[in-house]
This record gives sequence, structure tokens and C-alpha cells, in this order.
Amino acid sequence: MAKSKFEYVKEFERDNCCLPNCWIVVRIDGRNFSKFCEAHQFNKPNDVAALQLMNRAAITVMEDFKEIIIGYGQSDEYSFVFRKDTELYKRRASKLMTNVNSLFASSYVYHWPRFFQGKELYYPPSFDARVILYPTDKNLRDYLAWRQADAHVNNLYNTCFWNLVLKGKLTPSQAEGKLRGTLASHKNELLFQEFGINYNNEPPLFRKGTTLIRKLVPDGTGRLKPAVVPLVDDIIGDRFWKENPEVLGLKS
Ligand code: DGT
Ligand code: MG
Ligand code: MG
Ligand code: MG
Ligand code: MG
Repeated sequence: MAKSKFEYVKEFERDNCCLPNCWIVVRIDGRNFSKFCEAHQFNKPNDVAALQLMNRAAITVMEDFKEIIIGYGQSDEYSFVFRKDTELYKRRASKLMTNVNSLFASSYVYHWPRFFQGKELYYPPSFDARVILYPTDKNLRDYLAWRQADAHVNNLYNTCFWNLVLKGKLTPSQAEGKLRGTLASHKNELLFQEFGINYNNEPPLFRKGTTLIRKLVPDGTGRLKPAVVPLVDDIIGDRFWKENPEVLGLKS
């Protein structure tokens, strides 16, 4: 077929391919979810339905993109890790990132009514996305540990903050002042002394976030079928990785 004289503009396109042998992480994060959560009256500091909807959208992404080996989500963010040897879209970063991001966003909206029966979605949410490459298994594990540690630090702070505001009747700025510069031990003590809350008994979903991995589960006919399974577990220590060696494909 003859090419048009305009064809040369295609040469301006540049592929941004991910380096070989690296784990490819795509992380999405809700855009201005401070406002989105407020507008939709999410429970503070954690809304179970909202977290479950995030998980549902992430499962949809992993059911479609089979080369994602693990997902980890907390708050308004989700990380997806592609196999280090994936050749999907010739490892083009923009293809991987934009496809994951738009499927996540559309799934979030698609599944909304099931998680928020009767609650209207007032405006379309959107998410940012980035691609990060990790050359070693240790780097990848440290990345996931970093996100889970972040969930813990933020949740401890937010649990204190919202108890001080909602039960302690402090203004937001008073609560902020009271918590500024305090250590985790102080926050634990504050929750216990002032509100009788043992932080370690708070729901693990809030403290640890959700990890999605693939497991073989019975399909009802006695056969085992691969499925994306949500786990609420510690992924910082070694135990999780020893119990699930297939995730990183480690030789035992
Ligand atoms: P960004 O990401 O820079 O566009 O801005 P934000 O506002 O999304 O900020 P980010 O991602 O650092 O923080 C997440 C916000 O979402 C934070 O304001 C807390 C809120 N959020 C997340 N999960 C929940 C929830 O379950 N309940 C409530 N009430 N708020 C939540
Ligand atoms: Mg942000
Ligand atoms: Mg956000
Ligand atoms: Mg966030
Ligand atoms: Mg096309």
C-alpha cells in the first residue's frame, strides 16, 4: 500500500522500553482523593467499602493482565508488579502504565454500585500512574515493604487524628498540634490512655493493606483453578515470602 506523504510523522514517536531483567512496578494513586473521599462521605479514617472497591478494581486488572504476579494496595493507591521477564507490549512503559491505569479507573467506576448501594457517584474519579523498575529481588521486596510501612505510619497517625477530632472534640489544627513530632510509641499510648484503643487490635486491613497474589483454588468441580486472592498479611518480614515462594519464582 502506498504511504501518504504524512507518514513520516510516525518517526517522531519514541518507545520508552523498560530495561530487561527488571521487575516492572506500576503504581496508581487516586487524584485528589482528599476531596473525593470527603465528597462521598467515606468513613474516617478508613472506609471498608472504599477499600474493598479498590481491591475489586485491582483484581479486575490482575485477571486481565496475567503477567502481574503481585498487587499491593492501601489508602487510594495500588502497586502492580509485572514478571521481570514479561514481554507484554515489548515492555513499553507507556503501554503498560496507561493500560493498567485506565482499566483500574474504569473498573473502579464499573464496580462502584456494588460496593456503595444507593450512594451516588458524584463525579468521575481519576488516578495518576508511574512506572518504576527494580533490578533485584531485594529492591522489589524493599519497595513493597516501603508501601506497607507507609500504610502503617499513616494509619497510626490518622487513627489518632480522627479519634482526637471525632471523640476528643479537638479541632483539626489542635489535633495536628498534639501529634506533631510524636513517636509511634507515644501515639500508641495516646490511643490507649485517651480512647481505650489497643492499636494492634485495629482491623489488619487498615494496618497492613491488601496483597493480591495468584493461588490455585477449587472451582466447584473438584478441579483447581488459578485465581487472584486477597490477603491481609505482613509482607515486610521473610515469612510471607517463604510461604509463597512462587510469587517471585524463587528456588526453594
Ligand atoms: P494526590 O494523590 O496528590 O492527587 O492527592 P490526594 O488527596 O489523593 O492525597 P494522597 O494520595 O496523598 O492521600 C490520600 C487521601 O485519600 C488522603 O486525604 C486520605 C484519603 N483517603 C484514602 N482512603 C480513605 C478512606 O478510607 N477514608 C477516608 N475518609 N479518606 C481516605
Ligand atoms: Mg500525593
Ligand atoms: Mg492520591
Ligand atoms: Mg495516596
Ligand atoms: Mg489501537
